[in-house]
Amino acid sequence: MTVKTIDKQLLADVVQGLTCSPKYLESKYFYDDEGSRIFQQIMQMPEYYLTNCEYEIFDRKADEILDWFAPNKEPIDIIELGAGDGYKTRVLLEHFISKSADVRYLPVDISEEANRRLLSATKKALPELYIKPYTGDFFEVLSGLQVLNNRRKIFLFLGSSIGNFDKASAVKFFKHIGQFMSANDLLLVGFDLKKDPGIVLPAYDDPHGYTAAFNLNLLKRINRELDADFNLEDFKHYATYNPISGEAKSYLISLKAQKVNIGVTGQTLFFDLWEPIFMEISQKYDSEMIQSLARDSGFSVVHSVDDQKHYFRNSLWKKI
Ligand code: AVJ
Repeated sequence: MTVKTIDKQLLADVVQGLTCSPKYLESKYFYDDEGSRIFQQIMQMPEYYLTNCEYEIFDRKADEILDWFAPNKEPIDIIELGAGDGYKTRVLLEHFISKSADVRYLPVDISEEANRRLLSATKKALPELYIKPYTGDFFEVLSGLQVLNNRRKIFLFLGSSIGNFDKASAVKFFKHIGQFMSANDLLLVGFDLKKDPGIVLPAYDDPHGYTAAFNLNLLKRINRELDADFNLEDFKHYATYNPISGEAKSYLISLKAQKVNIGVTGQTLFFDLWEPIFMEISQKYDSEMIQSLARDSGFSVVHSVDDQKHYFRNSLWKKI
């Protein structure tokens, strides 16, 4: 007999979200092994423009960015939060190494598997680079990382991951990061910008069905980990983009009135016909929003750089 260990936090959050009105699930739970694989597929589809935009910025502006990070060729530690496969950051690092920068790379990710892949790919591409991956929760890792060295620390939070937070949570997140930074340290953040809604929406409502699969995979995860009985055919993915607020949101819509059992607790959840579960926000930003987010979080914007189409921005912050 196999005894499964129940993730108590997942259980509490799922029950909380699905007994609420309106119902919601937390997008941080998308990334189990299968979810991470589907996200890789999302990043490779042409409709998901974000990855290529940030890649283009790093490819074309690496010189400028190195000059921001180490204007006097000082030693730097690059601490990447949520490094994933590290594909985009590698362009930057390659460039830095070719300029003989004194750089160390400390990627942090929740996924052990992602870190293993990142380590071997980086060692292959850049054998001369010092790399030390850390697995775990950002803030736990950062607490443990507070070693006394005098290298300048550059924190990276890329890919518009911050877009998954509402404003208040984003401010809280950045304030927390700020607690680990000294006055001379820097934070580089990736922001997806407001743009033609006809470009934004297909990134979250793609014809290949990857985004739908990504959302439905969370129901699958709940079935597996909490012994629930969601029938995936009874829910459909629905995405919206509001060009005023810049909010892209995705939902799973119940296609019938139905009951779902959570096996591990014996609870029954009720869904009305057409009842939505709010799954994810992917916020799009303008300059004012970025400024105000930085200010409210205790930072000021020191530099920023866009891709050529102005779809995406990397914004460099220092503590006020
Ligand atoms: C990883 C949060 C940047 O919101 O664009 C992609 C996640 N969700 N497609 C995003 C996601 C659906 C992605 N981030």
